[in-house]
Amino acid sequence: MESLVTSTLLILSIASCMLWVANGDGSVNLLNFGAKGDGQSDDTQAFQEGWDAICKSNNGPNTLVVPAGRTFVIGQLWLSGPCKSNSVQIQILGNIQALTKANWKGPCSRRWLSFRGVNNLHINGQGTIDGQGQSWWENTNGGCNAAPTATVYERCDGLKIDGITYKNGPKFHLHVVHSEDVSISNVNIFAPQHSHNTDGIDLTNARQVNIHDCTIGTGDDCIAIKGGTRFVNISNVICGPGHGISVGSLGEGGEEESVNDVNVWNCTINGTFGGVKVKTWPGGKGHANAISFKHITVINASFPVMIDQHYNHSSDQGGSAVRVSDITFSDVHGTCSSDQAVILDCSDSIACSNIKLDQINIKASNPSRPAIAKCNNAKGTATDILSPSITCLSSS
Ligand SMILES: *[C@@H]1O[C@H](CO)[C@@H](O)[C@H](O)[C@H]1NC(C)=O
Ligand SMILES: *[C@@H]1O[C@H](CO)[C@@H](O)[C@H](O)[C@H]1NC(C)=O
Ligand SMILES: *[C@@H]1O[C@H](CO)[C@@H](O)[C@H](O)[C@H]1NC(C)=O
Ligand SMILES: *[C@@H]1O[C@H](CO)[C@@H](O)[C@H](O)[C@H]1NC(C)=O
Ligand SMILES: CC(=O)N[C@H]1CO[C@H](CO)[C@@H](O)[C@@H]1O
Repeated sequence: MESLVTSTLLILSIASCMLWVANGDGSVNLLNFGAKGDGQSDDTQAFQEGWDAICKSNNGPNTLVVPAGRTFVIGQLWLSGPCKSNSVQIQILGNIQALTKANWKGPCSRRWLSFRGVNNLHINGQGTIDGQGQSWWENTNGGCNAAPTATVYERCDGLKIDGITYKNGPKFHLHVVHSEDVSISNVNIFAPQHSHNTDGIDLTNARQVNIHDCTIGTGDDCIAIKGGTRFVNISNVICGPGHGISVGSLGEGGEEESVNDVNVWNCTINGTFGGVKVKTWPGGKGHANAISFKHITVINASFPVMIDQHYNHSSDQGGSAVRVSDITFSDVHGTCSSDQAVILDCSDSIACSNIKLDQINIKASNPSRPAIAKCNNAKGTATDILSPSITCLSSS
């Protein structure tokens, strides 16, 4: 057995023209693959080899350590499974930094680090993943020049991300696609308020997701829950600046997209454009159903409680709409920077139904413009309301 492991390692070592050995704990160090970690050299190849060592070798190591105190500059990478081991781990203690836009050479792709088809991928440690977004934000061209998403996790069932700091993504920071049983905890995500389209966490077609104890401040949504996503818990998240925590947008370009069974609780939303919201494009199909926001503190958020079924439009388009129902806003309290504390702007063709507002107490930051609520075609109930006065819901 011992000699089998040794010869496997030897073959791999020869294949990659360097010698490395796994530590007793089944880990390998990125430095063993020729990475410099000096913040200058391009360590892309070394990272790919480190990944292959943990993913492709039989009985090989299953943990890649990115050591502390160093900065590894890495270009575009596809890190694909399936892996030989039933779980692989990347322990990030140092910094991983993207190439700047000027040095970006990869083929046309909208992703920087793309994990695909890797089950039980665990990424943890106190390190940082820095997307060098500054070089992309000024330039908002489309096509091949469009800013890439910093990290994508696609078909990664059993994904666990813990402790990492993501910063300055060119576009979204962390996009989970088509994955089940996902946990994201103790993660920090930072990009400046003015950075364009830099969502913190995006979920598309994701199921059974638990996001907790994260601090997120970016130029766009802190968390966006998009089409095909269901069974999501989000708790103890501090969000701001940014655009708040959003379900949607759903139904762009007439698409059929649905989200259901989302619970958001004990979150603080500070200095954001938007707050907790559901947004859908007119003309779309599908549903947003069984969604609750509870125990939410808002601090000077512009529109703290919002259903926007006219996202990006001022009127309905051709009658169809994403059906919005069973949405609860309970114990949402604090201040808003506009006077519009509650906006429930539903489709003109399909009313929102069973909207429950309970224990709402949101005052305008500027007391000379008292907070108000506005509704359009919204059915439901308002109970225990302190501020603003909510009389615009119609009964179901
Ligand atoms: C979400 O929380 C509920 C209630 O605590 C729990 O039953 C459910 O399993 C959780 N789901 C996930 C995906 O964490
Ligand atoms: C609520 O979230 C904050 C962090 O945002 C945390 O410190 C606190 O312990 C949480 N409260 C509960 C009851 O989980
Ligand atoms: C809200 O954000 C502002 C500006 O970043 C900050 O100064 C303040 O401490 C935050 N408030 C809370 C309660 O976190
Ligand atoms: C509240 O937000 C508004 C607009 O976003 C900003 O101009 C104002 O300075 C903020 N007030 C506080 C107290 O942070
Ligand atoms: C009315 C409106 O807000 N239209 C905007 C829709 O989105 C496109 C691009 O995302 C903008 O260019 C439009 O101004």
